[in-house]
Amino acid sequence: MHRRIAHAGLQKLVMTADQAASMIRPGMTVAMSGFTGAGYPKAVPQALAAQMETAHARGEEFQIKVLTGASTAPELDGVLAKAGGMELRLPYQSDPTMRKRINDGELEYIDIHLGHVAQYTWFGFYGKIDLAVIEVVGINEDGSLIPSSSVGNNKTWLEQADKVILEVNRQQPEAMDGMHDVYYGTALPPHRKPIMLVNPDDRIGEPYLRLDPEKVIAVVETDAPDRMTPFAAPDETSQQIAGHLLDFFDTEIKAGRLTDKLLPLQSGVGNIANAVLAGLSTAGYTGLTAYTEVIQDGMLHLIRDGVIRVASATSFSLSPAGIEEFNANIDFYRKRIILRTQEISNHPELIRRLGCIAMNGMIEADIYGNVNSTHVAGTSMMNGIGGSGDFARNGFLSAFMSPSTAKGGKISGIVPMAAHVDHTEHDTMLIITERGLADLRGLSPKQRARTIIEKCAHPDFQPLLQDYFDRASRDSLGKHTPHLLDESLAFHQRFVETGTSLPATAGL
Ligand code: 0RQ
Repeated sequence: MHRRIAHAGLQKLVMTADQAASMIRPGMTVAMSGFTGAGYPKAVPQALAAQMETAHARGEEFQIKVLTGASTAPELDGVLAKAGGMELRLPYQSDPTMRKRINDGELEYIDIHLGHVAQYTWFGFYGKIDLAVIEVVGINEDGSLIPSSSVGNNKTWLEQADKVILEVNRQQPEAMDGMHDVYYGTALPPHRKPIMLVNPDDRIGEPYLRLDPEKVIAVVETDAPDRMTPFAAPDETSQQIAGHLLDFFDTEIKAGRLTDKLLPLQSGVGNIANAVLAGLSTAGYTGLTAYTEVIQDGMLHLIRDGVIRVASATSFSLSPAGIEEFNANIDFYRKRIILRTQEISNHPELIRRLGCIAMNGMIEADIYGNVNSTHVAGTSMMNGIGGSGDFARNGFLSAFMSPSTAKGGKISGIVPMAAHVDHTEHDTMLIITERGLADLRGLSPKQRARTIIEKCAHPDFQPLLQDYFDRASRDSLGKHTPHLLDESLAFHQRFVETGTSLPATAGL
């Protein structure tokens, strides 16, 4: 009985998810585990959503504020969004129902750098955390916790929350014990000290999460896998984008700016990121490192093949096949993967010191290199900034990648002016589409514009962008970063009005 709960006092608190969920009351601020579909609580949120629906059917208000590490899964974000049970959510999310509620204005969403969430909580910017709901692999005799497939903000949630509900998931392999590195040396300014991590494989913390057992009000046993959809094989466009980045690495090695060990890699999630990782697997590299947020299938394969010798992250994001591969070879992987808290995986000091190569997706880039990662047409939230800003701002190199068009060619990924800016021209070094790679390092705004239009824009949009830039260079009030303010968002306006940013007739 309760094989994974070695703490005698906590064994006594085992109860059903429904009983545990009934302790969550309307208006509470509830911090939950979970990062990119891994290590999120699976039973309590579902029971809570059912209780919310019952309350709503009776005409009662029942909403809570939900804080997590990053995106979760249908069993958490999905059910709570469907139940209309969230008044506020932060940070990164990717659930379709929640996205709709956010964009319909029914739910306040705070999009924040993933590396900032913990410290904003320590600073008190989110108020009191009433409750933490955390998935773990097991509870040790002394009450310390074996973290699950993500660490995320769990250290902070356990420290800051008044009360704690634990989900002990027996489907998460016990052999994960020892993979984690939880750093307890953080302090508030002005008492901060350097964080002594100088290599991606340095261990600076403890394998377990500390817990005050007095805070625990419920322990729920679960037996369910992390739910991730399988990845599609990289399509041609993604492969072309990956190809441009790999050619760039070759050039940098020849120029002596990188060695054949590159620098610690950070890779976003999604199709293009996977294609880049797949490309690395055939490019002849060995012994690389990763200092990143997420271990996805592609990263696992690189570790298996010796291309990457060690990867530091805060979470997994594996498909069912990836989970199978990991579980079957867990002793191999646990020596090569370290999971940290997200304030460490995404820490500006460490990303800057290690010199990470940041590789992330984008919605659009403008001709000057400002990047929008989050807002379609400047107003509709896609997912969130995630960790892209933590890494792009502080990396040795920062690449933003996207197909040159979206929605079957109707929308240009390169625009005159980004309708929302997540990463400024000062933080973006490489813009890559399937058409080519624009290396913006050392270029002035007008040089950047010419390069991006020439290398990255799709031929359907290239003449429009060139014409815009030429006229702006002639007519703009200031000639440093030329813009025609009444036309600068014309691509977006046309998309909103007609469903395409292509004009009906020639001209912008
Ligand atoms: O929507 O599937 O409905 O058509 O955006 O686009 O091309 O499939 O690319 O999956 O790599 O996502 C920026 C969203 C790209 C992602 C973004 C539409 C497009 C499609 C997805 P449909 P793709 P990806 C580490 C780093 C921020 C967080 C981050 C992201 C959908 O990379 O969320 O980097 N980044 N985290 O059709 C309208 C455009 C569009 C557009 C794309 N210009 N206009 N729609 N789309 N461009 C991970 C973490 O931080 C956890």
